[in-house]
Amino acid sequence: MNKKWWKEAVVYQIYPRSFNDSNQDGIGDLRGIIEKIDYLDQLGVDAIWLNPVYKSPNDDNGYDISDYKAIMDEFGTMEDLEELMQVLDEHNIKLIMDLVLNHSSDEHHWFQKSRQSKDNPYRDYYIWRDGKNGGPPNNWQSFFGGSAWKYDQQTEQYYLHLFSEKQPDLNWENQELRAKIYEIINWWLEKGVDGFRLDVINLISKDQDFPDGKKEGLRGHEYFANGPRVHEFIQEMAAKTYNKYQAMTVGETPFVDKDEALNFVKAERKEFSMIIPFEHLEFDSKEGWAQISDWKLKELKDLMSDWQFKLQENNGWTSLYFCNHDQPRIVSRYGDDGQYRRESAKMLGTMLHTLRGTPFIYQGEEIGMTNINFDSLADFDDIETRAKIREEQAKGNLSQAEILEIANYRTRDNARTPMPWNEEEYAGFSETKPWLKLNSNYPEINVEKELAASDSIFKYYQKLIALRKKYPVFAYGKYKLLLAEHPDIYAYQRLGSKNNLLVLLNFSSQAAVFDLRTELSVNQAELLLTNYQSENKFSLKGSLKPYEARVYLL
Ligand code: TEU
Ligand code: CA
Repeated sequence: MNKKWWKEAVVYQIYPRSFNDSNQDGIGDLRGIIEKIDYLDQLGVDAIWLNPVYKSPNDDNGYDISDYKAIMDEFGTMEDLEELMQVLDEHNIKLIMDLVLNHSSDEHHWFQKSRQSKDNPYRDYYIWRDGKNGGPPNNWQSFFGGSAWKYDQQTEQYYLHLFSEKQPDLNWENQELRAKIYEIINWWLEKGVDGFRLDVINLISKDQDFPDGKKEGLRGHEYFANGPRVHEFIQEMAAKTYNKYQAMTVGETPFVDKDEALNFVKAERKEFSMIIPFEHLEFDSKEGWAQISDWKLKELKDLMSDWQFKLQENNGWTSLYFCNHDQPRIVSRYGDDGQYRRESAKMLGTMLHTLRGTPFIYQGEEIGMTNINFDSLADFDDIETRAKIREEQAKGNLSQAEILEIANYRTRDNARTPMPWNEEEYAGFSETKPWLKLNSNYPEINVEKELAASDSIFKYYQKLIALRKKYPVFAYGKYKLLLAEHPDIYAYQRLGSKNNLLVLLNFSSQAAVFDLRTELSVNQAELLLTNYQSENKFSLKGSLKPYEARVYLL
């Protein structure tokens, strides 16, 4: 079963801008994370992933890097980062850095030089093309709306930007650029980081004919996602950098299904330790941004099971997550952020920690944070949401109130509101007004209250993490689906060499009955954890309360 530290680990994602402000300027920073080390320790996580902390003009909150070897002024200094690394080390917590290698900032000196003339040595570090028929070179769309091409007066050509205009795509076809990238990665490895999360890393190889996109969805994706040389580039990068250090890597990969996933994470291919899948968070957007789609638990069960089987049969691994800085809060999507907030947050947390893969907790998830409810379109900060709002306003199908409602449901700001530490004026995050509005429910949902609550979500997460450490079956057990057709209950087993787990999750706000007698033949089991008052009697036939979760050891 090929043991690895990162298979046994639980990762905690920190969005530094919103975690904790140490110098009272309203912006979270590195020293703010150092101040909260005991909190992370208490939760019991093994590693933290930091969203980008490099120098950046912040057009996309750090995903537009202007210097890969310097720290953003607002976040502190390189010395602060080194101190954080030391403190993490003392607490046995590993550090995963976010690398954004598909694009840089337009303020990076490479791009500044690249755009100056057609024949300068940096020209080919980016993707420049002539226009066609008075327009852009092709019909590819940017993730943030509009064409993915921007005309640049200076040299009368277009450059490609799959994200904002201030995030020009790097040209991985250029060998010299690739060497520079590898040098940067090695520089960070030498500094002692334990791994990387690689931003949209499956977009680095573009079809060099740049054909017009024909498929549904973001136009052109069939030519820029999982492109012709993507695995060649990744294998070269891996061999020349992180594989020499046995670092953990998690590739962020939109437009990847379970079959494509294997090409990135099959152990013998030596590309990534795991990837970040997307499909399990797309059920509520099947009809696009402007409409919240209905979906059924069966779809989620089928999808998760397909991925679990595929990966375990082929020596592959995955990350497990519901929340990150791009995703709305999970209790407001797949759970209940009202009456059953605590129950459903724990039930979802149970799923996160009991499937086969490495769980990633996003800050605030461990206290059951919910989506926001901004009352004005002007409150949104997220570049993606602002683009979508403009798009919908231009289409004119929805009223302002309808746009506000959908923006509140979808916005990445849901994840980015400052971490509520207590009920004081700025939630203990800062003594000044934070860069982004707090979630208005922070007087009720905050760390201090959560730690004091008898039915605390935080404490439940603590237990989940502790159980993973105690029983290897959590990390290594084989996944087996049960009650495949049940409309409300997600049930599965994890089969280990010493123990088996049985997990029962009720995704509904009603009681749900189950009967496992045809699928299981055990009559004794130890209840390891549940989100209701425990009744110790085990039975193959029974009923689960609303959003009840149970984990049994067999
Ligand atoms: O996200 C890539 C990505 O696929 C997102 O644009 C996603 O589709 C969207 O946010 C869903 O709402 C990564 C980063 O995680 C994101 O924060 C960056 O904005 C983006 O890359 C560009 O670097
Ligand atoms: Ca600060």
